[in-house]
Amino acid sequence: MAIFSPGFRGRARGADDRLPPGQYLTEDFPVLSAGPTPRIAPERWSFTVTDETGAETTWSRAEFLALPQEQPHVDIHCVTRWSKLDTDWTGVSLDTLLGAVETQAEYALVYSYGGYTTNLPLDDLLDGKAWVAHRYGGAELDPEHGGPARLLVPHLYFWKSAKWVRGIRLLDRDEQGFWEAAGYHDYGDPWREQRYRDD
Ligand SMILES: Nc1nc2c(c(=O)[nH]1)N[C@H]1C(S)=C(S)[C@@H](COP(=O)(O)O)O[C@H]1N2
Ligand SMILES: [Mo]
Repeated sequence: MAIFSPGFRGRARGADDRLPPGQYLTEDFPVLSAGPTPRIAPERWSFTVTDETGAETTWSRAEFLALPQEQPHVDIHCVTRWSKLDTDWTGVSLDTLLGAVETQAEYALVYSYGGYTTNLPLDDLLDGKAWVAHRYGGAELDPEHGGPARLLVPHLYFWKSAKWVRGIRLLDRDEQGFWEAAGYHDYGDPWREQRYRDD
């Protein structure tokens, strides 16, 4: 049982409470990429949702920018043990993008320009938990960090936040992505330290 000091209720939630087990805080923004940075001209970027029947919905960059924009302020946690607090992004909620799509699917496979993939339950993309982000810290997202646009799913380890995101396939059955097939955890909850397959 926790022991509370008299001042506890009035205190803001400290950085320690925001750091998942086994993580350390970093102030800079490391770049982690499994391959070279694909260079995608923003005007050639598009985003496609493919449902379980194969039907596609595609947004051009201009159509995507005309959708309602949100400004998530979130903490991010990489499986290599760095965490970064209070990051600021601009992007479109997956609720907005998937709201246009009728589906019975329970799984999603996210895919990127350059070939990277990552999987997650569809529910983890909904209810304000995920965005396709195109700005970071008040500027266009750097190519090294996934520009023109990346997935942002801050409640899971950051390998789920696919850089250079190109689309999402909605699936009836779970299909592993790049790191998941290489032995990383299928779900990747940093608060439960789900780093590798059997964690
Ligand atoms: N397309 C793509 N997305 C990716 C990766 C990658 O190699 N390719 N690496 C993942 C991993 S392991 C992490 S920790 C974050 C790193 O994002 P950053 O380079 O912006 O810090 O991107 C994730 N998304
Ligand atoms: Mo990572």
